This record gives sequence, structure tokens and C-alpha cells, in this order.
Amino acid sequence: MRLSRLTLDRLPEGVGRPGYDPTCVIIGIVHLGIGAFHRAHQAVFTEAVLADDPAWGISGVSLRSPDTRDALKPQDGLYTLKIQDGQGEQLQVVGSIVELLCAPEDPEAVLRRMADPATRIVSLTITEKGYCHNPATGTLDENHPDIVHDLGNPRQPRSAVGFIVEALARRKRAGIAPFTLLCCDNLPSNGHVLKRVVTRFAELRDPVLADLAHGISCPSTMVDRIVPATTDSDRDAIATALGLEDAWPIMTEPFQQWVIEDDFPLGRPAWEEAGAVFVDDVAVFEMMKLRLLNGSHSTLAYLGYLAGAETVAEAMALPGMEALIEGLMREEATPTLPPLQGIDLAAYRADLLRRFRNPKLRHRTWQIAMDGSQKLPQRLLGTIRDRLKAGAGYSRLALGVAAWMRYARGLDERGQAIDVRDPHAARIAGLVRDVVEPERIVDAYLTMQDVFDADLATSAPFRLALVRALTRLVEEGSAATLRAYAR
Ligand code: CS2
Repeated sequence: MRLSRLTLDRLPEGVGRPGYDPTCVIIGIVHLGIGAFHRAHQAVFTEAVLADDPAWGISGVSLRSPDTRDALKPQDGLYTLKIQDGQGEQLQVVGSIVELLCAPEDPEAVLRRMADPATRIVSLTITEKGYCHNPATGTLDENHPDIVHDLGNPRQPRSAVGFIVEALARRKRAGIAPFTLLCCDNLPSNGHVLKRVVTRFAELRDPVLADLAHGISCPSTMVDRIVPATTDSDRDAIATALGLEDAWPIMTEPFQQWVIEDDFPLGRPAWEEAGAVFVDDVAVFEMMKLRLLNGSHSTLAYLGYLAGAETVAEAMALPGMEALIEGLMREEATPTLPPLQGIDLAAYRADLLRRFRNPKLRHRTWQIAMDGSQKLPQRLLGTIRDRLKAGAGYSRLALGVAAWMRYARGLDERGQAIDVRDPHAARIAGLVRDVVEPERIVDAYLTMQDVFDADLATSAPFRLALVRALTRLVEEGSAATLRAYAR
């Protein structure tokens, strides 16, 4: 028997469930990119407010594959959240996603929902590459195939940006105010990045639309919760615990954080009641999170994968890894952060190390290693740029970048192929696959100015730091390189 509204009353005691009547919920949010992260984060904050304010149900849109819709539609959008760490676990069935749409199959249904007057917020978790931007500059990549397609076919868009601008155009024609655009991806000043790409796309479509796009609200947000991909053994464990099948449960940790700029002209859910924090400027929080959490995560993932660690917890247990990550955060990244009032950064870092050690989450290093070309600029390279300007050391950060270079070249330490997932995987392979000497590998990567930008790409000290780190990785291997950091 399958989890659904009809079987909710069969859930065992102790499993959380919607505390409101799902049939009374109205759709107020369209979410683009209905992946695991959204379902462990924004959908859960929203779940907590629906009993008091049922106007904020979520229409979940997949921009690529029908998988989520196929899994959740037969379950009326319900899914199980499993929150776990070394201390224990908790199960909750979440019901805030009340509609599931698959954009490639029916773009019109998505546009209709986005243009509906009841829709007041359009939120996004489409990953870094979904913004079709140049990661080093944050501006729209006008040659991106999806952007070229959407400019030629504005009424059948493929990209998030194409959907947003077409929906805004329809709302304008119908005399409906624009929705608030809420970016929930790990990008610095993510609301600004989104607004920049949307405005540029609108300009390319039609100057009248550009004016409209200039006026929309795009509050920035900092989102945080670790959410590994669900496995078949997770599904089996949930089926056993519930006595009901759930085609796509979500695994996560107890920690969750959401910092949001309060700029919602058409209103918003009272997410603060679920623990979200509203501030005037998110930029400093985002920088803290990207540079400390995500910068460490990527470093752990590449070095860990190369040393044979399948998960983050295994990577943390490699001799030297924890000391490396602790030093990277404390000595190299923290000094680049602006003052953060009311935040104890030492406690924040200690918490991160504890979260990375979570023995219950099987967070694969391979998962985090994906899309390095899109992630490194804001996770490691911006920090390095600031350290260079300050005349300060950055050898651990450089080791993280060198580990990416070794990883993305596509061969592991035993010469086996790595399944590198990156929008630039083929380009990288073309640049470095047949290059052997570390110096030449570094030089080939540094030609990618959409990743490194001209400053870093031409910095002699940066190049030297990378050559040193990569030489060591190639000659000694990742595990031995890490051991040198062991205290
Ligand atoms: C991770 C993030 O996959 C990755 O690149 O670094 O998804 C990370 O787990 C989240 O940002 C945590 O909030």
C-alpha cells in the first residue's frame, strides 16, 4: 500500500503528519526545481505555517525530468522526511506540495500556474548551472543553448529564466502584479544574480519587459540543510517504518537554517514561526555559509573521493582531513568574512565539523563533486582572491582547487575513469585529458576565464600554489597529502 491522503491515518504513532486539511490548501507558491533540497528545506518551513495560513501551498515544478512528478503524484504530493544523526531519528510526512508539474511535458500548465493571481511567490532551487550565467561574473550567458532557444521560442521556454519572463509578461497583460522571486540556491547575493539574468533576458526579448523586470522583488536568501540523495535502501527502511510505500522519501540532518531578506510586495508565509530569520541584508550570511560550509564541502569531496572515501563522514575520518578542513575554515576563510553581528564563528565552525561527521547521513563525495566549474568560484576562488589581496596564505584552499583539477580530469588515482558530472565536463576533458605534467594541467585549466576570471587566471603566485598542490597530489596521492596535516 502506498502513502497518500487516503492512507495517512494508517501511519504509525510518532510519525509527524500534516496538521491541516490538505484539501483546503490554495497554491500561493510555484517552486521551480522540485528536488530533494527543496523538499527538506523550504517545503518543510512552509508545512509549518499551513495550518494557520492555507494560502501558501506549493506547486512543484521539475524543469527537466518527470521523475519527481511520477513518484509523488500518486501520493498526492506527500513524502516522508527522515531527520537523523548519531543521537536519533525522527519521521515526518510533509504535505505542502499540493501539485506536481513537469515543464518539458507541459510548459503551458507551468506558465498558467505562474500567471495565476493566487501565485504570489516563485521560488527556485535549480542548482548553480540552472541560472545559465557566467559563474565568474554572474551575468547571463547569452550563448547558452537554453537561452538561445527561449529567445527564439518565448512561449515554450526551457530555462527557469525563460519561464519567469514569459509568466511576468502574461501577468502584465492580465493586469496582475508581478510575483516575488525567491532564489534558494548557493550563490553569493543570489537574489541579485537572479534579477540580473532575468532583467538581461527580458531586455533581449523586449524593452517593455525589461522595465517590468527592473521593478520586481528578488530578496536574497541563505539556505542550509545537508540533504544526500535518497537510495533504495533508504526507501526500504521507510517502507518498513511506515508500513506504507513511499516512492521518494527524503533524508536529512536536524540542522536547518534560512536567512531571508524581507521584501515580499504580495505578502509571504510567516516562515519565521518555523525558525526562518528575516534580515535587511543576507550577503554576509551567504558569504559565511558559502566560504565555510560549501568551500569545505567541495574540498572534502574532491580530496575524499581521490583518497577512496565514498561519503563525507568517511572522508572526515581520513587521517589529516579534519585538521585540514578546520584550518581552512579558521585560518584561511574566516579572516575574509565581513563582521557578522551576533554570530559566534568558532561555534559555527565547530558545528560544521560535527555536521560533516554525522554518521547517519550517507552523503556521497561524488554527489558534492558535481558541477565544480559552477561551484568553485563562490566556494573557494573568491576566498583565494581576498587572501591574495591581503598578502595572506591560502595553501589549503589551493589544495581544494588542485584536487578539483585532478578529479575533473576524469581519472582516479588507480587510473580508473571517474564519472565527472559538470556542464563543462567535455570541455575540461578536451583541455586536460591527455596532459600529464601538473604544470601543464594547471595552465590548461587557467584558460577557463569563465571560472577563474582574468585576475586569478593570470596571477603568478596563484599558479605556483596550484602547481605545488597538484604536484603533491599526483606524486604522493590524496591520502598521503592529507596525512601531512594530521596533528
Ligand atoms: C553541497 C551542498 O552538493 C553540494 O555541493 O555542498 O548541497 C550542501 O550540502 C548544502 O549547501 C548544505 O546547505
